[in-house]
Amino acid sequence: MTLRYILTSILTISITTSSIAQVKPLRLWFNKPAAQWEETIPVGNGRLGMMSDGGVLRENVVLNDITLWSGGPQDANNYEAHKSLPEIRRLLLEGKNDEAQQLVNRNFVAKGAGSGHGDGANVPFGCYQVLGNLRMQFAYKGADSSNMRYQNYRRELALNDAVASLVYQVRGVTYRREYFTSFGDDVGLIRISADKPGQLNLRLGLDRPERFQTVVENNVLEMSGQLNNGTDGNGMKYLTKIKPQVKGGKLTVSGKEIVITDADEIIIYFSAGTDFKTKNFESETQRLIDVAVKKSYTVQKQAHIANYQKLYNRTTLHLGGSKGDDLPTDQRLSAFQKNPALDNELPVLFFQYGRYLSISSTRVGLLPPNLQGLWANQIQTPWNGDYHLDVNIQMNQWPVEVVNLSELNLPLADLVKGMVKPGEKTAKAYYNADGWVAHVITNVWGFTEPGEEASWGASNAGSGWICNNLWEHYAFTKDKNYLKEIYPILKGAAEFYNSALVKDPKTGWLVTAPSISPENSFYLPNGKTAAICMGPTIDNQMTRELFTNVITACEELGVDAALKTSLEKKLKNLPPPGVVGSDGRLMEWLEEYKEVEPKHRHIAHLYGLFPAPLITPSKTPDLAAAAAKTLEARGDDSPGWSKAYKLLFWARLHDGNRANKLLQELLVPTLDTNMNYGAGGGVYPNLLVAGPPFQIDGNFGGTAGIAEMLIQSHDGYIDILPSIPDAWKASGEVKGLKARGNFTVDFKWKDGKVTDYRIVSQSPQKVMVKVNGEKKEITSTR
Ligand code: FUC
Repeated sequence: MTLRYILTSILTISITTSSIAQVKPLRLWFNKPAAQWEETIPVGNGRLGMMSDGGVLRENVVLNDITLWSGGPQDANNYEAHKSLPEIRRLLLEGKNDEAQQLVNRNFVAKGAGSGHGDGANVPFGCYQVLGNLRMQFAYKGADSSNMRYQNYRRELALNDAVASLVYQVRGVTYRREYFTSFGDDVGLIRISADKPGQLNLRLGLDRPERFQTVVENNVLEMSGQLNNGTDGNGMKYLTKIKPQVKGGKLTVSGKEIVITDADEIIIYFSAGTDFKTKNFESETQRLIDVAVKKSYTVQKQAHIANYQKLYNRTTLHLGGSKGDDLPTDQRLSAFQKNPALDNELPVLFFQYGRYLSISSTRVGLLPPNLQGLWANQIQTPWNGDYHLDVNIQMNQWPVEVVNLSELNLPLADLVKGMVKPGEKTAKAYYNADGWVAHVITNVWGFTEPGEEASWGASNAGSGWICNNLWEHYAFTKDKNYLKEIYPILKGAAEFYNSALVKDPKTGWLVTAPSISPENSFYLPNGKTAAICMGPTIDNQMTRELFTNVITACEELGVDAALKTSLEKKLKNLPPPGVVGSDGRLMEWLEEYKEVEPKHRHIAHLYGLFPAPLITPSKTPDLAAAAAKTLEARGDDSPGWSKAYKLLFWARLHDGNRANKLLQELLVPTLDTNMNYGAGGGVYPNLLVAGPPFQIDGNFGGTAGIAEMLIQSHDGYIDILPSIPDAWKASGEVKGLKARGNFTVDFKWKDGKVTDYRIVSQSPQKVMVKVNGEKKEITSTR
């Protein structure tokens, strides 16, 4: 059974079970054009993206295609690396981590340029890139740039229909623009109109910062080119077409621009494609336009909205009284910081925006969202806009199950499937081990080698951690066919750890070596610093969880009895889910090292608290208390994604007020785009999360965090309102959240007490729930 087939079955089920819209439409809106990209509104259909700055005289629409990557497939394995393994491990056992690290840097990193230290546009690793800029220059009769005045400007994004719009007046004429990337015919559309005939005058151009040529053919702007693959220069090919359809007026061509004069209405079609897995992308790009132009704008828009709402309308959330959206979003963010109590709908907007962004930035059969989802305005996107495996790509997927967008986990499973073969080579080259392994970064080309620097690139946890996301899709859906599909991936990952773990003589535990705790370093007794170590806590927790899941899969699928026995045996010798240090914190490493950065943004050693279910306040209260202490010591200020992660941790620790504090701090407004590793996370006016710079994982982590405050199901029962903050207690209602075991859950509350709830499954079954502090077994309804 293919993943596509599974999607169809999931879709059918959920369309019939829920179709309730968020009663009051949620919007982002602004009363002025965007002055910087982080104020523009993102629309996307899982493949194509557009971000308009809403300019009145000049408008720029940034165009994206999620497949547009430089670089190419490569083999960066150092096949001699495993020869250094005994020596690296010997140095680690002798406590000479600094020397081990030097050896890792010499012999145990990726060959060649690796990620290009995050600037990989022109090396084989490559980077995700902007597709282009659609430039529109408007003219208004009787007004030029010197005397141009506009009034009643409103630019907005309506989350309920995934349509962005703009309205303004110039000299008594009302102008409108509408933008959507169609979930119908897979093209972008921009409709430009005015309330009086013959008012539309504009020039259209299309470019990008490099590697393009633009021509006008048959009144269509066509931009094509080929990106750098980092070897012979002949990398991915792309094609973009912009076709304006004009009512009234005149269309002429001037050089590389299209000039439209005195038109009544203009509909611009944007089509694009690349040769990433689509050989006939050129004819396909044309075909998409040909199909789309045959339909009326209204029919296209209706199809777009209907398809989008099949996903979006599955979940609604209300958190009680609110001033709502009478302020433009940028001002609303500032008002929220001053008095969050006045605007409980802002967290709702942020939550549904996260769902909107998931639906808009990935689709079944294509790619998962990258570090920027699918929105990028540069050639060299920060950190290559890649797939970071030491929290970021995982965080991108954290909301999708619980917020009822389960099928949006499948593109990730496809990406990971593509990593298995290269990861097997990496496992052999570096560890002479079975199975497959990936480290800290991957791309659309299947990169699995360690990064080019030991301090961040040597983590062994990447492949195991990503298997958690794949497993969660099964835990939520209980779809056995899916489990059969992903089983070889999980098995291969477990086989790697099963054959690569070594015994730590001090404790007798089986651990990874060499590895790191992302991306932290520590002081050795000799005063030197190192990151390379044996058995960082994250690796121990991840291995335990992965082995447990593979054992369960063996049982549920009735396969691989020998592997199951071997993993069960190993499990007994793995380190426990956590060790409490002398200061009461959870230890990040096997040794009680002092960290170089006590407030480091990564908190990977709490992996066992979230996403893994190894540490819970009820089952492991001591470890939960140590986790809380760890979080206190790390502090709250951090990049956006790290604030979101802390929000999730506190939600799992059942501290709703602390989780809400983190949420409020995640929603701090910022315009800062300078890279800040350590602190300064917040949101831009367009509600995209700032690391800074923009990094979408904070949006998805925040969305997952809000869900986790309202419902949890990782501890053997469905916990309703496990972490509700005081600010949300007065009253609220949720419809269509999901719990593990394929349950759909609706509930209402008043004064912090659940007043009504409904747990629905495909057939009635017994399930444990915790409601208002009482745990009981109930039977779900159909
Ligand atoms: C990891 C983090 C950084 C950033 C990058 C994309 O390296 O440590 O903060 O999120 O990924």
